[in-house]
Amino acid sequence: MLIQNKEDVKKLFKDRIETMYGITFENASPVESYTALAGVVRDYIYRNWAKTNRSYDETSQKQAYYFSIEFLSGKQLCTNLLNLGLRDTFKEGLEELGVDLAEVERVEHDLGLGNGGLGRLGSCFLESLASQQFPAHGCTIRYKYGLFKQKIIDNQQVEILDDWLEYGNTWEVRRPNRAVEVKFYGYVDIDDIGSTTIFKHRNYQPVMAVPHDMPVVGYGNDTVNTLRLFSAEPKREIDYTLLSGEEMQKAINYERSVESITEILYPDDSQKEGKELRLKQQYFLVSAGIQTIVNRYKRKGGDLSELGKKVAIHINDTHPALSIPEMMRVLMDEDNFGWDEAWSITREVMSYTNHTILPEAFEKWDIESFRWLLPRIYMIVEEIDRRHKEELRCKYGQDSWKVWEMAIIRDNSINMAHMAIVGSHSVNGVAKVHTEILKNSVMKNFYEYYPDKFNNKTNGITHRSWLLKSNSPLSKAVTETIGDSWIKDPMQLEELVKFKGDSSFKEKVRAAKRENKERLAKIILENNGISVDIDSIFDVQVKRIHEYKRQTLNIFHILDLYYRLKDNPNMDMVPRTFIFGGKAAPGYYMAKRIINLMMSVAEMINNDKSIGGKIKVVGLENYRVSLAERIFPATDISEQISTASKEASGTGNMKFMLNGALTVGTLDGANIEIREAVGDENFFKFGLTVDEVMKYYESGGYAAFDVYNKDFRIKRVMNSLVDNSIPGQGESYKRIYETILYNNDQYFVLKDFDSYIKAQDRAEKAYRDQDRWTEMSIVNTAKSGIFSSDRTVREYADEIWGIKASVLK
Ligand code: HBZ
Repeated sequence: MLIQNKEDVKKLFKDRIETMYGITFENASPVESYTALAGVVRDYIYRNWAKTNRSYDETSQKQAYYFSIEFLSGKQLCTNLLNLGLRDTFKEGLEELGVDLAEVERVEHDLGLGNGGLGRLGSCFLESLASQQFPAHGCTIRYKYGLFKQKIIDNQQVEILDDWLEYGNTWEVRRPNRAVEVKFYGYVDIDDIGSTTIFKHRNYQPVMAVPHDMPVVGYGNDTVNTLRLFSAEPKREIDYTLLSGEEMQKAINYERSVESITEILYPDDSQKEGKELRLKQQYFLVSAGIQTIVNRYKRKGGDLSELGKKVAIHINDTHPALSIPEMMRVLMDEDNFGWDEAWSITREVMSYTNHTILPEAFEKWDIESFRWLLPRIYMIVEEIDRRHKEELRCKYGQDSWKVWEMAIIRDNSINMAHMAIVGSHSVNGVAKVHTEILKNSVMKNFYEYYPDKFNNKTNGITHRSWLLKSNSPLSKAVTETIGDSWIKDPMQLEELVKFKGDSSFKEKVRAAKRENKERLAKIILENNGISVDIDSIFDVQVKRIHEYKRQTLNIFHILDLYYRLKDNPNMDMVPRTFIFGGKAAPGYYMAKRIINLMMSVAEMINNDKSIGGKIKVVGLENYRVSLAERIFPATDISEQISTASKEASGTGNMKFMLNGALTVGTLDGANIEIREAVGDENFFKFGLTVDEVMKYYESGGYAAFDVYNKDFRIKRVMNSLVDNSIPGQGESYKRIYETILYNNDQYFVLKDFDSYIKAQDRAEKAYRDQDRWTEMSIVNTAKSGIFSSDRTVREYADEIWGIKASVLK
């Protein structure tokens, strides 16, 4: 049934509650209301899903598959309703029944199958792809538990299991008939039959990969693409109850080991995880993904030698890089292709994005355990490496050191980035400066060898989720001023520049910010018991906690300001509310110490009556997509303060900009492009440049002690970490003090301190002129169209995947 008006909504909702639960809607619990409502919306979406799938089948157009070990989609109900253009109709219909849609939406668990930027990027891409009608889908793991929930207890992070499937997942459909078998362990038999060699994988452990598909709804069109999540299930061929005791125990152990594959998401976003289970997850994902893609392709009568013209597979960071040998295996062992043809098809299909240059994040697998788990895949990797080295020797000579440097297998381990580069036709970075660093330093040899493979695709965010959905006051003001064409074409936001001097528009922008700040202040009061001043500057740093992201620098600024205010309680300053949010990887000791310091400083300052509430510090618990949606719209100052060269791109920086916050930032990642877009006068830059940082690294760093000794403010802040001025866990603060001073300040916190404080002072000065500040804010929103993921995915589609936007038949 078509949903045309609020009467339809009321009827469908009431019906669904009754047929699902046997109660009337007045008696439904919030979870029941949510489940029923989501069911109604799902049915509606599924019709268009069927239509989209049929159209893709009939036109046999090229499909792209974004393989990612993480997606971070957040809540689905609101996004789906908005993209269907039905949110207002639903809101009004439910209102007449006395049901608050926002309350119902709140009940949904966040889909948190990711750590941070990388996973969120995948979700933004899927939204933009569907909204522009590109035939492109996501492929990932259906973790039973997503990223842990964070609690702060005694100023420390405590991790809690994220049981997102507690009430089931209304959006997904389980497709056991499309399940495929993934093979682990065992050995490979090699038979020569005539001139052909046959590889038979024997005695392996079978694992069934069962697809669970979720719809991805395009905005204002009929396109519904697919996010496919695989769950690992045991292959059940026998009735276990008939087995003897020992055999039964073996069967139980087998079931347990299979289920553990898709049980948890690894909660680390920067450290490679060398565990067998992680490797199992990676192979499980790519083998399942590739087999289901090839099965579909064959079912539709496709000729595998033409696969590269019909299928593109994207490797999101190296986690799915085993796609390359797995595709080779499928083509050679299951479809009898020779090496050369299989290799050229594989390369044509695959493309790879790098998301970091942090050396500790580069994945390497120990060959012993790799071969044990994946015997056939290991043979293929070995052969890829042998041929690759052979090629290099031809070019560079037998004994060239380049052969060693560029090897896939070296020092008993497999270098996944090297494999991804060699086996793909495209390698990209995620911001201009990041791509330059890849080309000129981290992947220099490869760039020289394959100059045409390398390209940049600056990240983007979906402006529909991050403005239209999460900031309705500002969205309304924008639409009233320039119309609503920006929703489909974000470059239209630029029109707002013309209105930056328009007092009525400026008033609306200010009112929108105020409303958003009030909403966030309420959340802060409810969650933290801290009351904050709406007229203070909301100065926000939300992202994973990491030394390179330098939450410490932010804390040091807060401490410096606090000590100055203590010295001079009448100091003329604009009150500030410093807001932090972010999780630390459970095993990342320093990140946890940083949270502890942050929370203790907050406690100390918030309880100090002598400063008259001019500074407040808030550490928001459990930062996640749905909370982020409340934070970005309410922000005045966006903290993007990573050590230059370390943040590949950043995407939070773009979300703040879109919502009219001004950036205090280093010239790192996409900050550089943001500054270019808004102009230096609308951006507060500070700190060392990438080149300067690189030079310091080459020459062994700088003398942190000298900076400490020369700058009174730095000395005061640093000393306060070790002289018991800050109550709480002195040991935590001492470790931070020591890593900075005795480890030569790897992340240049002290080196950038002075420049940072100056940028903060400039920002404060600018804020005092509210009229001018609003203009700056408008320019930020106006220039953010280029950072929409609509633009980013169009570039991927045109320049990497070769897919075309489709018009549904
Ligand atoms: O990817 C981030 C980058 O740090 C950020 O600069 C960039 O904007 C973003 C999107 O390109 N990287 C991550 O978020 N990385 C991870 O989340 C991660 C997850 C699992 C890992 C390693 C990294 O094993």
